[in-house]
Amino acid sequence: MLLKETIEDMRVLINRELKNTLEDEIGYQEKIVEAISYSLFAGGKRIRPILLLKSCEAFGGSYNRSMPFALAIEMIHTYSLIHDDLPSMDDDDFRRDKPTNHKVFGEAIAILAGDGLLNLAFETMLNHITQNSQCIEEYRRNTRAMNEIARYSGIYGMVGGQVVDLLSNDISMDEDKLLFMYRCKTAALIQASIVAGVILGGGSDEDIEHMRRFGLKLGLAYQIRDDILDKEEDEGMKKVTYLTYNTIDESAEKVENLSDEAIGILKLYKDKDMEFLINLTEILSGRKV
Ligand code: GRG
Repeated sequence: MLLKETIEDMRVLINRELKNTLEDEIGYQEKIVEAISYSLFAGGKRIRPILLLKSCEAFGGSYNRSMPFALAIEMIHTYSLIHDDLPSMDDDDFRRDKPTNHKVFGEAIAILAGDGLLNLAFETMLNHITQNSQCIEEYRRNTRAMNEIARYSGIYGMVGGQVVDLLSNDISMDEDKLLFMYRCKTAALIQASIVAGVILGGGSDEDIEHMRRFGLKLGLAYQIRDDILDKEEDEGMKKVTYLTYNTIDESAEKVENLSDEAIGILKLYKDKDMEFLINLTEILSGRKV
């Protein structure tokens, strides 16, 4: 099947599974479910769950084994976007061409929608772990994958990156700090997706570490590519990005080098089918449309 079709089919599958995790609430819980659904189904590309499912598959695991973790990572991603848009953070009115969650539901509900999604992520993983771990090995894989997702999302990962961002201004920022922030804010959830997938698929400790490096390279390439795409908008807002310290050509070269290194890691696996992940890396770093 063509790459584009596979990605589209996966999005449809992920959207369906995400819908199934939310109960149809018509009582007192209706508003929070509505607010969560608004952002969860606002057109996200589902990059992280796709990476998780495909990393698991590359190491021999099935979608059944990894789907609850894939849904959880998308829930965490969505919560982070809702909270990032709040007036106390980035104060954004629009996301994915739609009014942000707090613009539609008010700030208090938007905070709770984010909280609810973060909690739902762990409910989804724990439900699966407690109900479907068939043996001690599977239980260990599942809890280890959840542990990676928890750590990468928290103060040593995405939350930590957001704090660095909030406490920095263009004077206190420098290129090293910016790259640290990108590592935490953007690469962490991408690494969490890939590492969790490899663990669930049954990869060895060595595989996990190789793929962790793949995730870091891909995550940084994705963020710098995003900076290149948003150049004009960011300049208008005087936002500090990779392009504050590098020319557009240097930035493009950095993306190319990172994606070459990422693909190089995947190509070490001669006995595994890494074609999908190689192609996705090319798409995410702008080498392929
Ligand atoms: C509030 C704890 C907390 C963290 C917020 C995610 C985040 C941290 C900030 C959002 C802004 C930003 C620059 C994030 C970097 C990662 C990034 C490029 C997010 C967009 O991800 P995509 O492209 O978005 O996967 P879609 O819309 O497709 O889901």
